Amino acid sequence: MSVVGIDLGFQNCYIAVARSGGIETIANEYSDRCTPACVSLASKNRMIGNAAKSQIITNFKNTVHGFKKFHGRAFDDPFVQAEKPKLPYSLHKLVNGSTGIKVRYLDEDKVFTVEQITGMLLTKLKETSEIALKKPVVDCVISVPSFFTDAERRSVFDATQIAGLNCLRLINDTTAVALAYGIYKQDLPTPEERPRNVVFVDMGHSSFQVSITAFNKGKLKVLATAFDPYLGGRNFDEALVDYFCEEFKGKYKLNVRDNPRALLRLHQECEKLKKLMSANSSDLPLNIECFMNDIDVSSRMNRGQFEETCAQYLMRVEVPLKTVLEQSKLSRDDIYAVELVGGATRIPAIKERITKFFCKDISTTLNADEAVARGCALQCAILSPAFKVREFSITDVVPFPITLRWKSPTEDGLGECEVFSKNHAAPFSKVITFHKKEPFELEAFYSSPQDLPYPDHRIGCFAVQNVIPQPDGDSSKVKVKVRVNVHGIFSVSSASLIEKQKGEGEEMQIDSEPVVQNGRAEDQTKMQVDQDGQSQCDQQNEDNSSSSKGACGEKLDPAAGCSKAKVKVKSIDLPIMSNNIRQLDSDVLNNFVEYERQMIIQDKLVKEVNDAKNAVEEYVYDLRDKLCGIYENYVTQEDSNRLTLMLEDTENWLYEDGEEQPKQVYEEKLDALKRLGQPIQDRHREHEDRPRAFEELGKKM
Ligand code: ATP
Ligand code: K
Ligand code: MG
Repeated sequence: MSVVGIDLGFQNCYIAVARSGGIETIANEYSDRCTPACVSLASKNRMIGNAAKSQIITNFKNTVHGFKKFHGRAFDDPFVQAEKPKLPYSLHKLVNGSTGIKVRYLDEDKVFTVEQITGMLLTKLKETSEIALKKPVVDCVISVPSFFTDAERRSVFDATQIAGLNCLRLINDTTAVALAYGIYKQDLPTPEERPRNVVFVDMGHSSFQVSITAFNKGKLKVLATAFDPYLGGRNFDEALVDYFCEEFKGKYKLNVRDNPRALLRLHQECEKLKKLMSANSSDLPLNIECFMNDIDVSSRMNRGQFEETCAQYLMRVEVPLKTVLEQSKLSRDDIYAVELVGGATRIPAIKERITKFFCKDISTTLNADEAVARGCALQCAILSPAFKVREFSITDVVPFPITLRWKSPTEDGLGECEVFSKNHAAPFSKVITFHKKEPFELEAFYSSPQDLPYPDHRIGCFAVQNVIPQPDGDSSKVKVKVRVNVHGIFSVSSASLIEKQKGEGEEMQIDSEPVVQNGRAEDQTKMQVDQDGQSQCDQQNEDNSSSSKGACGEKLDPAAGCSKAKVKVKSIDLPIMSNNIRQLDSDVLNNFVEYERQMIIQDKLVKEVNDAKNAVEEYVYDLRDKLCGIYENYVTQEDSNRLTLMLEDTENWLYEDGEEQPKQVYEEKLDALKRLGQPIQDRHREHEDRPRAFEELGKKM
């Protein structure tokens, strides 16, 4: 069983794995620990990661990057519409209204869903981990931003399935970082002592996330999260691009925005310049040769100008810091440390603002690029029965309050109840009791649309079916279980009708089975929601931490009076029909899984052909060098001439008729060359070996 953690960044992905020595981040075939979140489609195959990144300018229409935020979003979503004109590739509205990505692939126009594109990226990350671990990788833990809503999480989860991964948990970025921070700390306060509160700040390419987490020995509890989902490194790049576009318009009369290639190059150069300015406060040059219309452009900028240019973004840094502190109900003095991760926190002006806000020096004890991936791998190790790791319990939070609304076809009036408040512990299950005579519908939605970085506050509809009155005509007691699962995904997971048996008095009942996920019991809390015609909502909450393992056996209904006579009850499971959940239908998902498999096979075939072709090319160059070098005395002049001619023919062929041939043709070509080359090589080796053999013999005598 594999233990793999993936930081699925907007720009950069990292993989950490568990090996005998512990958790380590691994490098891809370019010896790079960072794999760009980039997919490039071509006429024969796909390129993913570093290979795709090198296509950003040359094949800009078919090279997809910056797609993470399209997960779960409709094409008409204001964010998607705002991104669209800035993208070098095309977006396309899919039949179901979601965002499709239009590219040319295998010489055809093709529209991929964002789940498929992320699926491709995950395929690459899966392969990279398989090469490192030398075994198949299926189980993994993947990070998502803490502000991702239900639809976004479901969409990323679908992508993991397309790639053939079994995602044990979608974990929030800042929670993964907290785990990486806490699990090896030897000096955490005991559970009885006051916890150690640490602020984690992650600013990546696309977003800004903050959490405050309380640590005790063996556990962490997220107290609050806050975010600016639209503030990240890319905003600073864009500000620089705007600045230089304006400057070049006046200075060189260039309309950079009209030229996608030039714009992409300017973007890359601005990002480089931004990074350089983090380390250097002096004036720095920006030079691009043959930028547009054969014109070389050049300019300069220093850190002061950068901060001025980006003032509107720098202003926004403090907002989530303030929010998170308020929500945690802590004061600055209660904060033990402020830890920074994410590439954009390297900008000095951002660091300064964070330091100033918390009146504290910031710590960078974590690896800013790798902490998320390491945390993911640690979580995967904890969840994996095959791996021994220190016990560590994690309690996360619900980022936005969730409310249920119910209605029946005949009863009038709606009932409504907040089932999960903001910062409620997660994962978590609750049981709600209704009194109903007929089937009813539960509508789940986020109840503070003003705080939601997402235009649609609906989560989904869940119809509780087969509800009937009691034989005496009374309402039946219906127990509905709602949960936010380990991925942060909401569902009405089960419902049952409690049938009264003969007898008097209050009933008492044993609760239904605890939820078991990945071999572990999930805690469960009960909530009583009684609807007596007046839609009144009464809830009872047992606040449990999400991680005390195997703890929840059977529980008593807190509403039941224990002193009353006991009556046996029978519970009947009720089917639930879910509707309007933004997740791929299973047949669509299966098609995508199958299509991804075909694309993997296609890529493999193309790679094999390329490898066979490269082998011919390499042999030609190698043999030609040696014929006039070390092989010179082992071949007759006549044979040498003949072979040289043949090598030359082959080289020309490779650039002409041999440019695109089946693998077998290259293999036959190589064999034909080897039939002539091999005897020469053998004679050379024999001669080389002979003196050595004599020497050996000499030693023995
Ligand atoms: P997200 O977390 O939003 O999904 P990500 O995880 O891909 O994005 P990171 O890899 O954490 O993002 O950070 C990438 C960003 O950090 C880029 O904008 C990059 O330019 C920026 N960055 C990296 N190093 C520096 C530096 N030295 N100075 C300024 N910015 C930097
Ligand atoms: K990252
Ligand atoms: Mg990130």
